[in-house]
Amino acid sequence: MPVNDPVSINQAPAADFKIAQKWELYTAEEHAIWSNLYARQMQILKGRACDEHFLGLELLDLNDGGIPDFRRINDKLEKLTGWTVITVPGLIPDKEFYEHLANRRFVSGRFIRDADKLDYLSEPDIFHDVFGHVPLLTQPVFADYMQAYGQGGLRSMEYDAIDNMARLYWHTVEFGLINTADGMRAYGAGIVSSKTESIFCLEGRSPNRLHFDLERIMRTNYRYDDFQQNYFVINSFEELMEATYKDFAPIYERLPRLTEFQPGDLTETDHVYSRGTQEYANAGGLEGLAEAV
Ligand code: HBI
Ligand code: FE
Repeated sequence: MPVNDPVSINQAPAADFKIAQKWELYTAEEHAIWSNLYARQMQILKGRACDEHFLGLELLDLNDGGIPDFRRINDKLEKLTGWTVITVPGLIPDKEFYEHLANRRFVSGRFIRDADKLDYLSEPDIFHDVFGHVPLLTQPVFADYMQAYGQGGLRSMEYDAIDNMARLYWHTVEFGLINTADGMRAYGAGIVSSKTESIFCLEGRSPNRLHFDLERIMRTNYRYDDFQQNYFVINSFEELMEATYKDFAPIYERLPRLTEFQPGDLTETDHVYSRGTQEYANAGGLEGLAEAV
């Protein structure tokens, strides 16, 4: 069968949506897209991503160019924190997603974005998942948080609180910021894998930057197709872990009676680091920019 024959790549996933990575089937073009994205992000993230992100890239030897072979990543990652990375066809249902996290399996898309669409993704590709999410899984406390998140997610399904858990994931794992001795830094995968949002989230005048508050976050809707209007900041991954390492049932029971907050909202109990102008969102965000050009 020819190497790049699509049939040999597209496989029927197992019940847990797992497919083989088939690393040897990636083309030179696909490896070049990874290396291009990697080199570009490493320039932009200097002074913007937290140290743990760079440390994770080093520990997993992800700087050796080209799309990484999960067999090599997993040899190292499993020894460090018990996590492994598996390949799935794309977004998978919440239940299976939570079950994988609860068992220290991080799910990654197999595909990589097209060379002519480096800056906008409709769903997570292997660069977002592996360059964005996987390095922090080498950090024991964050690795524990991600497993506790998966367990909390499974529990949330008994209380119809999946949306609240998706918000927690979004405002921490995807778009979280962290205070460090050198200043505020990004740790969220959606930020560190993005050329533009890694600058916007820290230096943009438009967004608010607020301190992390678990219940407030669970009540806060988010933008999934544009920059965030609120970024939430933690002081440490221990803070995130402590907030999550408890039984969420009482919170799940009280949330339906509480008002939801919209992107960009501020509340009287928010600890505000910087209040944004929301000029980017008010100008229509990405659509607004497209029209302005
Ligand atoms: N599936 N492959 C994949 N990747 C995700 O990030 C993902 C998912 N399914 C559900 C999901 N994320 C979100 O609902 C999380 O907030 C739970
Ligand atoms: Fe993600």
